[in-house]
Amino acid sequence: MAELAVDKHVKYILAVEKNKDSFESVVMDHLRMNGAYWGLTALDLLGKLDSVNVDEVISWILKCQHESGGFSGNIGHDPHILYTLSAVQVLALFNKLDVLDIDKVATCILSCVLLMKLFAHRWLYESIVSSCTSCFAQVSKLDITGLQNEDGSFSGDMWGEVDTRFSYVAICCLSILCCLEKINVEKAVSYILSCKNLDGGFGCTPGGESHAGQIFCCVGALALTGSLHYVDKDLLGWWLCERQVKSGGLNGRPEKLPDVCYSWWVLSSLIMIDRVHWIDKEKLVKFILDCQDVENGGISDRPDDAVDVYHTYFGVAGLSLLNYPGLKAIDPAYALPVDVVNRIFFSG
Ligand code: GRG
Repeated sequence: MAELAVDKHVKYILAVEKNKDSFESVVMDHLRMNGAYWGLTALDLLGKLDSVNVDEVISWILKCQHESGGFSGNIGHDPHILYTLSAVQVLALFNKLDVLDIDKVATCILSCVLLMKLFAHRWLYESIVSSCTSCFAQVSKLDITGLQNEDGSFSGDMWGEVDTRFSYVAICCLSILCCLEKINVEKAVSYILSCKNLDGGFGCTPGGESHAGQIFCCVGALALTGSLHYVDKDLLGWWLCERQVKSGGLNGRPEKLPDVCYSWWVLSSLIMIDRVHWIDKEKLVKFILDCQDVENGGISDRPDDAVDVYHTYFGVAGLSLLNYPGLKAIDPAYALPVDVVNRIFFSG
């Protein structure tokens, strides 16, 4: 079996970051914060986080922060909780969470939801926006009790899309910032449970098709809130281990092609519900290693496809979950190296 081409992958990740004119950099421009999280966490798992200039990264992250406290995918873009979590995760990697005004970030996560509600009453929304220099800052001064959606769900930004991804992101972010008590956890859990399907899986909204990505979000959110007892572990474990196909790779739902990224979404979920022994780990390791570009570095979705940072990260993270030798261990719920999570919760 091929080995993990550690040095090549490190070189590839550092090159993507430097080469701003490449196709990959250009198409990822608006979600560079996610890219930073994928690339830097992969580097940390590979033991090479010290090859980046910390001050440069932190200074760029802070330039992506908005008055509201939230972060955008790059400088000059709109804030969204997806990017806010990535920013918080990268700061955690570098042990730099202290640069944050935690109340401000937390309030932003809460405010997004209220803004969405106000938008439903457009006249009210418009009158607020026109009378505020910063609508988010003003909204944070409004009644806190109304900040979470009535049904416990979360929106991603002021435009109101609801998705269990955002429930996970809000819960993970607030948990890292040690202020989970700012939301109604009971309602958040109840909303997630309303997205559970008869097959044991979870979708993005109630009645939505079970998908491994959404399952990670729901199981992760339940794990972070101490609510895994609501999951039928055997039923969900069965659905998840059925995702392994002949090549050893995992798909995200029935009849779909395998993709390296599901080595994270499926495997982390199986670990959280204690059913990871139901898949063939050796075959999955082989599938991930077969997706490497052993000459130029990087990992692709399937063997012989073009590599990218997203698949490189989830390939390395999957191998870490599979205890591949030489890699740092990753926490399946926080999606951060275990030593980083321990530092957040157990140091001084
Ligand atoms: C911190 C790890 C971490 C995550 C943050 C954004 C997020 C929370 C989770 C995303 C979960 C998700 C929905 C992942 C799936 C991504 C994916 C490959 C979607 C592709 O879906 P389809 O339908 O592909 O195009 P399939 O494989 O079903 O054909």
